[in-house]
Amino acid sequence: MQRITVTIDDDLLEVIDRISEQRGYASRSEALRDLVRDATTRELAAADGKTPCYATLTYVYEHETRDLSRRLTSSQHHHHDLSVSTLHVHVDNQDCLEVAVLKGSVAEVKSFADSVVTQRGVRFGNLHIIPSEPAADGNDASHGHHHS
Ligand code: NI
Repeated sequence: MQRITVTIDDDLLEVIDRISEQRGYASRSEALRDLVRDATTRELAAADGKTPCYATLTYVYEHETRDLSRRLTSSQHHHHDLSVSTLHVHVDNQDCLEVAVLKGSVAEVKSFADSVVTQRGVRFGNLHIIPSEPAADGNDASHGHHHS
């Protein structure tokens, strides 16, 4: 094991300590190791870039940040092949919450998500990837699927 030094916001540390206490970790280090392990496991599960997937990309942004609304919309138009649908919620005076449903290869979806969440003014970006292996008989899995 190695000892590393990490600089972290007071607010975030408070959250980590709360999680640590709620889940009953013996130490802050143990809690952090598990949180990091969770994140890396998810990354590895989606490592094969060619895997077809659905994904939801969630983020909050300040709609008054210069040009940001327009740039985010334009980037979705630009990737209309990936962007299935977007839900927009006006959270308060400053913030908008968006959930974009994406469909494409894991690599395409990740690269699109990175281009969105790394923009200045975008916060809480989170990508949830759901692998969608094509059905063995070659039919689109969405057909022959009925809701009652
Ligand atoms: Ni809004």
